[in-house]
Amino acid sequence: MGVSNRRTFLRTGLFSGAWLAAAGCSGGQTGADRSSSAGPELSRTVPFLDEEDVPLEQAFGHGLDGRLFTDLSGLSAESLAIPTERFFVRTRRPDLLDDSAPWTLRARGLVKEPREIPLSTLEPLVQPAGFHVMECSGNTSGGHFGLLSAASWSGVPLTGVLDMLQPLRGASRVLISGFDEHSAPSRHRSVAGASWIFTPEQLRDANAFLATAMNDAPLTSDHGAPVRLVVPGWYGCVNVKWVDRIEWVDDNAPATPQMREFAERTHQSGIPHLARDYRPAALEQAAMAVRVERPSAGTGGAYRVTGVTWGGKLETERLMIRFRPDEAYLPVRVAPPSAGATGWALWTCDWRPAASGVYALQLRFQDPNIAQRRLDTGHYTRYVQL
Ligand SMILES: Nc1nc2c(c(=O)[nH]1)N[C@H]1C(S)=C(S)[C@@H](COP(=O)(O)O)O[C@H]1N2
Ligand SMILES: [Mo]
Repeated sequence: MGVSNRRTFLRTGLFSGAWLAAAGCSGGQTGADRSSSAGPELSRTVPFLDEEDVPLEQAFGHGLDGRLFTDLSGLSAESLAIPTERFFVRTRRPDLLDDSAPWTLRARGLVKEPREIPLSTLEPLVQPAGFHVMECSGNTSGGHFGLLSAASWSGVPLTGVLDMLQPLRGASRVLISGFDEHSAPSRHRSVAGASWIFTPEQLRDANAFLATAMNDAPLTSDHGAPVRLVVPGWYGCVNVKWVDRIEWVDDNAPATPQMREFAERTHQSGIPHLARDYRPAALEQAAMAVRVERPSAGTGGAYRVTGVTWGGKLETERLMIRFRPDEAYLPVRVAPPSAGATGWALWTCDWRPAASGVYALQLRFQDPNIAQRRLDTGHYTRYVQL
């Protein structure tokens, strides 16, 4: 049976009333402690069903089709920051990139005077920029949801750079563009030419910055060296790598090819022609399981489910899980984020399934005010067979 048939079967056939017994998280508090002190015992991990067999933690492919999927299955309180060599990659260093000469940013568009800004002149402005989650809007079960990582960053606040450019009247938006010339076109229809248009208010409110370092070391080539954009709280597709152009534009600026390519994945309505008709590509609140561990001695037969929650404003208290579509949602225990780890927290659930079978692990926030489209649609649902 093919993957899609099997998935349909899992979603419809197996859930029709075969196991109606209740299952749920136990109420004890020991669980979150156990996961933070002892760390995961991955030898007892139950594999997720129906997720493609892609290599994890290993960069492969070239240019626009180059990827590195992060393995999140071992996530623990001590490892919330993803080391750079394991941080996901979507598009590897363009082979036509010349980063041997000193790097300059071209300031263009509705500015008093076009300028070349040597990156070296911005270096004195580099400061710590905080711990942030990054997720590709195309993060799916096909890559074990491994286009998702978190790290601490340093960079130059963008607002300062924009002021230096002396925008003219009518300049209301900012186009940020990166080097994206690859000798081979994408085989997966990824469009070359990374650029996104923002209002200055969006960039200011999100504390956007031009990153030069992650995890206390200079950026690596695959992550956009020597300089990339980071807009905290927005999808990765706006985080242009190898930034080489900043352009003030007006309200009638057309959307960039990149904006159009990612319109659906960033939850736009249709594919708007004008940049001003795009909503912020913000990550709504989300959560998923990262591992299910079989019962071990002293747990009274409970499976330990561990997961992560990120995005939105992280109203973590009301996070709930269910294991089958016909069961009620039950609250999980959310571990407090470690210092500075905003928007990225672990949760656990001790689960005593009533019978063997296939289960669908789906999370949601019990709060009508929390936008959670990708949880509503089951985007992050993961399946196990016990
Ligand atoms: N120049 C350039 N920047 C880019 C891209 C690209 O293809 N070219 N991909 C974007 C997408 S879709 C994502 S998800 C992030 C991924 O950043 P990372 O590879 O450092 O994790 O980079 C963004 N920046
Ligand atoms: Mo992406």
